[in-house]
Amino acid sequence: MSTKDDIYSQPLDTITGFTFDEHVVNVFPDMIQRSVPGYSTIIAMTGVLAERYVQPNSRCYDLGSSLGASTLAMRRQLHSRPCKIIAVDNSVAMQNRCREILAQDNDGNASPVDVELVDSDIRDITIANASVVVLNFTLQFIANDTREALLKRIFDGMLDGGILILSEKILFEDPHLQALNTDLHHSFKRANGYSEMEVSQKRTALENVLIPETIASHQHRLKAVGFNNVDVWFQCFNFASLVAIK
Ligand code: GEK
Repeated sequence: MSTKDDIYSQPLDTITGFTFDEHVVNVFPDMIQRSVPGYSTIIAMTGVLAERYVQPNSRCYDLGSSLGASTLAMRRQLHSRPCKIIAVDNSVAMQNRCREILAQDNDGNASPVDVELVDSDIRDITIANASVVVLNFTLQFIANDTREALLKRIFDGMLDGGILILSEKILFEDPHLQALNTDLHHSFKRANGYSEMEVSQKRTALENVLIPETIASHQHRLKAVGFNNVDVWFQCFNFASLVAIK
């Protein structure tokens, strides 16, 4: 029952920085589906990866859980495995709606994996006994100079053999590829029904809010905090998903 995203469909006098408020919550599934190439694949594979890497009596963290898409993908794939999912987001509007969605998903599900919703900045929570950690399109909203400390805390809270799934909008060092992939992303959005004005106004709203980095920067940081195996398992234009194994 997602409403169509028309937040930037009318000309705005001033475009304020993008926030995850109630307006965004109401249109979020439609917005992310029409804006992020490969979103459905990344969410579905998050479940598949969680099923492979979950360890008995451990925790799976969904950091920046929004409406719980990754949490639900994991829960469905994990069936009745002995583990717990912790879904963290600091948008109260997102958390309230996520709670309703999870409750609906519970109906008819005989033994769902326990899900705890935590309303917090992901930099302030304790991460412990984690076999799976998901950062699907969240790190890009975290201040750049706090990213390494967050990833180090995630690494420290993970079990050996655990997996981090990191999905992000990415930058290209090569200016030609940067221009090409930006253009292809905008074409993808127009093909999904967004107008030129919507694309442009949204881009302005995300400036200084969503800060992408290159794949090389992500790989370098993941290795610096201690991950053994780091790989890009998915990329479509300027969106990519990495796995990092402890
Ligand atoms: C999905 N993973 O559907 N602490 C906690 N939450 C945060 C913070 C923070 N510091 N900063 C941002 N968020 C989801 C999509 S959306 C991505 C994730 C997007 C939350 C914010 O409230 C929002 O819900 C989420 O991170 C980012 O796969 O909209 O492009």
